[in-house]
Amino acid sequence: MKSFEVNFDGLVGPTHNYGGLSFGNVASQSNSQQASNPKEAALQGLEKMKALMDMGFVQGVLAPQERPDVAALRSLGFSGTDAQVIERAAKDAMPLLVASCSASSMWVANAATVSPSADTADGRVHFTAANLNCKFHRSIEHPTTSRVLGAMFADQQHFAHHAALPAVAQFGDEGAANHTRFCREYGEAGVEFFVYGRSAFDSRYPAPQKYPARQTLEASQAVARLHGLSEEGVVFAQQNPSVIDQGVFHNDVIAVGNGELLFHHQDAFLNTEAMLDELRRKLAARGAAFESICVPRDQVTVDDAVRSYLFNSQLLSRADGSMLLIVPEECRANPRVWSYLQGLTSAGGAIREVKVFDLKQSMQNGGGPACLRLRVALNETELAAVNPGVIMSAPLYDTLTGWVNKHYRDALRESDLADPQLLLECRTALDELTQILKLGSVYPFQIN
Ligand code: SUG
Repeated sequence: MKSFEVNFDGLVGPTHNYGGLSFGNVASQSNSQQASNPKEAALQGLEKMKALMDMGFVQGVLAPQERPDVAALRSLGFSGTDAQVIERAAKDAMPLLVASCSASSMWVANAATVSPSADTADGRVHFTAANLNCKFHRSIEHPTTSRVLGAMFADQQHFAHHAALPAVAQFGDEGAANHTRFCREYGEAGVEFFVYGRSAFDSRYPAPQKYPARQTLEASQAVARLHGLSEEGVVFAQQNPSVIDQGVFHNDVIAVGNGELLFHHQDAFLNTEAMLDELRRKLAARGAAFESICVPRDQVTVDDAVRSYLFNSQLLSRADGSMLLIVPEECRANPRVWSYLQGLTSAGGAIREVKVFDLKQSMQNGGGPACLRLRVALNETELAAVNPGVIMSAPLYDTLTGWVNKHYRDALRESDLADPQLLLECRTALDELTQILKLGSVYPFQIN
């Protein structure tokens, strides 16, 4: 049976703004308070989806969330009509209003961890929504994420959904941004690679000093258990705490993998050699020949990686077996990174081509090509069971660009977030979107 890796990209929501909300994420911190352009952000994302579809990849779309999140503000004690809740939050606690307006659900690599059916004990595709509890603005995503994923992957014969882990930092879980799956073919059993930043229950593990480690070992282990993964099918590795302190807030800022290949920075992990050996051994037992490409620090520094998002790229398998790397424009702007990439593609190894995309609106909040997509490996039968409304096609692309042009603003500043009209605009847009994507009722304003 044929199998595919389907990339579901997050559609940028109408409140995309630069709130400076993510301590430890250099871009989010340094672009705080700049005016954003939600329309451009959404169109840039759609352009990437269309380009991948045109190249022959199966591409899906994941809906944004209802923002401002009035229910979250109510839970913090703001009351009255929806407009009054927003007005009161703007007056008394602007940072909370900004957090409740974040369009951060666009970075769907953080929506969930997904294990393909070939890896799981019950032969279903498993999803665990990420609790994202390191940041308030992200911790409010998972209930809607679960409903949206449930509407996309509804068939219980093929898909199993788990609620987010307990909402405490000890089980901090950031989803697929810290999870990579290696395999020979997408439909064959593979090895799932979980990268954590610290242990919450064992003080012998080192931890970063300056910035938070968002993912714990115990959260990764819980996800592996929930998904029914076997000991031979998992590898857990610790991220180098010193790179977290340099702005690598997720593993997908310093490493990316696909098929039998791991592309990573020299400083990405602790105990790198032992970890690579374990991956090699476990993949060999699955008939796969693991390979790694290590980018040396004397060619590309950790700072270069953080600023260019070289590793926040999409590594895609082409029909001829070679791989394509989708990188953001910022990689071309960095001479060391660009020269490294030129050398890489001309060396005749697995990665043959680099394609550059302008994702500046998302990049300025620390979200590159890989942050914007959730990978779901599916066989033909499972793909046929996915809600067809969310699979990208030329007509859907046209409909969605028309929808963005109709509903989105082209400038958003902090002061605009207090405008009660923004809430109405978002709800009108999202109500129409659920009809376009055939999701049914998934938003709080539709179900309460
Ligand atoms: O969680 N930025 C996101 C970026 C997530 C990137 N995802 C991956 N690496 N997979 C975050 O830090 C910034 C929002 C703001 O400041 O307005 C933000 O949430």
